[in-house]
Amino acid sequence: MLNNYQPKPEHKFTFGLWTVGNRGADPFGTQVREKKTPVELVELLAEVGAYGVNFHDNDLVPIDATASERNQIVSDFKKACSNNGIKVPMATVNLFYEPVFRDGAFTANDARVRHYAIQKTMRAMELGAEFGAEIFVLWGGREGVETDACRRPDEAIKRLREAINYLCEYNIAQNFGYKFAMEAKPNEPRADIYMPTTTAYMAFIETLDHKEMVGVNPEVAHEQMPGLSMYHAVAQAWEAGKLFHIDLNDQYPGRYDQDLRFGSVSVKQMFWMVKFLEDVGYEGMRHFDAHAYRTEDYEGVKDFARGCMRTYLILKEKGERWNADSEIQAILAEIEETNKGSLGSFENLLATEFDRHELASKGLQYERLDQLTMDVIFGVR
Ligand code: GLT
Ligand code: MN
Ligand code: MN
Repeated sequence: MLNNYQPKPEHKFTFGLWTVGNRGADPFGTQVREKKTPVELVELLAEVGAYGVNFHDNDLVPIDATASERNQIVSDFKKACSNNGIKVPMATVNLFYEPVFRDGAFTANDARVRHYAIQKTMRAMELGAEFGAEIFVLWGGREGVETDACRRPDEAIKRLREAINYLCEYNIAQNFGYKFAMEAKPNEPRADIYMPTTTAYMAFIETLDHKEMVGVNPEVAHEQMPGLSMYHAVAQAWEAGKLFHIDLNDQYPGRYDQDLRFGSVSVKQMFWMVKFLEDVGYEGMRHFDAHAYRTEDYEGVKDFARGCMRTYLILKEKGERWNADSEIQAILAEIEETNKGSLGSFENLLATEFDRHELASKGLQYERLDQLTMDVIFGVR
């Protein structure tokens, strides 16, 4: 059957304004693409077939905008979204760009900076709610250190908890109905960021007053920078009922945050991850938090955005193929054959005779299984 991998609304593909709006600046060079307005970016997203757009407060409303400017921007953007059939499923807050956050936002040593960060977040929540956003992402990019001389990490964690508890209360008081999705990253822009991995956040969330309101937003690049498995992080979050959102992109391990086009590096990992999301019936957004190469103009940005979605749909189809493959299924059935019985009582278990040599005597066929997987991914099965 011919599949043209066309994105459809039911695929829930979203992009941040900061992703397709990324102008190619890096620490060593300036912008290479002209600035596009939020309205133009929504038009671009509609053209490539996205379902939705997400934004930080200041991607949409400049930080120094007056109240009337804000209202004008909001009303223009609302019109653009509705004219182009684009939804706003998620909103977030920029707590990393301004110099005021140089020592962190929720974890800064100066209490006024912490309070300002919380106030800025409350306003960003209001802004997102005006667009019907249901997920609020918190990425604590500046919540970290270059020198641990400045504060103890456990003190920072207490401050982070105080901030999130307060914001949950505000969410309840205003009846916004948000779910918060915490996004981890090990480093960059800080030398060390306090919540380095998705699973670190999952432990932290359990200590919150309203833990049911808070989950995670794992990002491929952020898990893979330190060489971890994004797929495993996603699966653990899912199993705990905490996979509220996901940031899809790609990354070579051990490097700076590359935010590459989804699936352009770690094809096999992303195959397992997409297959997992589809198999378990993840219903959240498939958000691409990536940007086009610095070599590109806006046609290239569209190629980039289309490529993210196309690769996702190709991997989804490969997953279906893997599930339907009779040779693969036969091996899986054999594996499952050994997965019988339960632990039973202590007495029972202690009385059972195990022949450890016999248990280790038969090959498990994982080589064959993996090569069949590779054949599926390569498209020769
Ligand atoms: C920033 C970061 C991303 C986060 C965004 C949300 S902002 O671009 O690199 O990983 O998801 O704050
Ligand atoms: Mn991200
Ligand atoms: Mn990133």
